[in-house]
Amino acid sequence: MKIVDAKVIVTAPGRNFVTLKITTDEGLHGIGDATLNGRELAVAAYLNDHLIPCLIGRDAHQIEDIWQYLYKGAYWRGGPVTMSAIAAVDTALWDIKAKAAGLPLYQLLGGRSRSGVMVYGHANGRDIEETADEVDRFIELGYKAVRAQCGIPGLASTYGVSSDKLFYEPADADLPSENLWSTERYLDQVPKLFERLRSRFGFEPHLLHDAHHRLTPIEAARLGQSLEPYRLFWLEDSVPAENQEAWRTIRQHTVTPLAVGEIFNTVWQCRTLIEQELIDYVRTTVVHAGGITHLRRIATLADLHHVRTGCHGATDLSPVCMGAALHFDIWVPNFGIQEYMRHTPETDAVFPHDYRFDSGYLLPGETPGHGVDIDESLAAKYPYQRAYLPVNRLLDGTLTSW
Ligand code: CS2
Ligand code: MG
Repeated sequence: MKIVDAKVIVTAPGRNFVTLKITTDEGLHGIGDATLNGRELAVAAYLNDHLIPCLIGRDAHQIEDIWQYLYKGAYWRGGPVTMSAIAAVDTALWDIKAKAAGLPLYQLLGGRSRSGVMVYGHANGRDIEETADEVDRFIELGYKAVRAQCGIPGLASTYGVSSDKLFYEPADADLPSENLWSTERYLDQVPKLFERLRSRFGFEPHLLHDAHHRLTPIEAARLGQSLEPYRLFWLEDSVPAENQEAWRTIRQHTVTPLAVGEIFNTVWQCRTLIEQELIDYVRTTVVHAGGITHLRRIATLADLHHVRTGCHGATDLSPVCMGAALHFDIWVPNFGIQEYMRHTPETDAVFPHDYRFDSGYLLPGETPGHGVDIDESLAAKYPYQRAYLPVNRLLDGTLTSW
């Protein structure tokens, strides 16, 4: 089965998404997410200018050989742009192979390992009480697991506190906005949030928190210790992980479970974290870690070390990524949890899909493939609009992680 066409579709139903559509000589097509929030056109160009010319004429069934060709053949290996582009090709080819077999994608991976995929939603508020009310709303929606983020007294804004309570918007129009940050105020506020949440909801709901790359290892260790009475499901991205060894400091000081990896693009960026068991969940995704083919490798290594998956699933990853992730999640033996920030109705209309939410779980459908498609005529109605993620500064103006 030969690849006869491949095209990149950039659309912005409320936010930018990049999708690759591959078509074969047997009339089958597959799609893959190539969205990289704030750098969308870089991935689109990488696909259009460098990868698509190499795909035409190849056998669509040779997923592994194509993956190796695109990864090793580039010479310049890895990175978010390259691996998101390779991910889109890989996801589209798995979609095609499953359609050719007449099977939902999870059947090609090894079949169901569970009845449903437990997901977590994002509750946030300007203060502790508003955040607690939002956690209550997500529990009422049926979520078994809720991430909680709240405003920090004295800071005009902070990560994870959005104006829109159900959807996620950080992609500033035109140029990056600048946020201000105080670790001291944050470390004082977060334990109070989870003390309130546990006093109001008890220990039944899984509670999660994202520190979003903003702490030093010893600050993360302190936060982990202070949260131990509240038994979080995980504390995420507490420290940037270019220095994987630095996570040993956190691990030595706290039993709060640790998660990291949504910005990782290959297994090499988490090999030490996994092999030395410095983390409990690895957050790598279909779209940013080289597709199903590479994500399976990361999960298999993680399985040897009691590390579970916790795929990133924010609104800036398209429904195509979510659909593929659910087929991965329903199969992967060491599944942990799946992030599920809902897409807006206008996004869902552009990306019709067969997965559905039911009582705190997402259920992939039985449609052959990954169950997601793109309505190209509707997509064309939403032209790209340049947008950036915010940048972050300490109160003295020092540029820090956002
Ligand atoms: C966050 C993301 O969902 C998460 O865990 O870290 O919202 C992240 O900030 C965005 O995906 C960045 O585009
Ligand atoms: Mg995160």
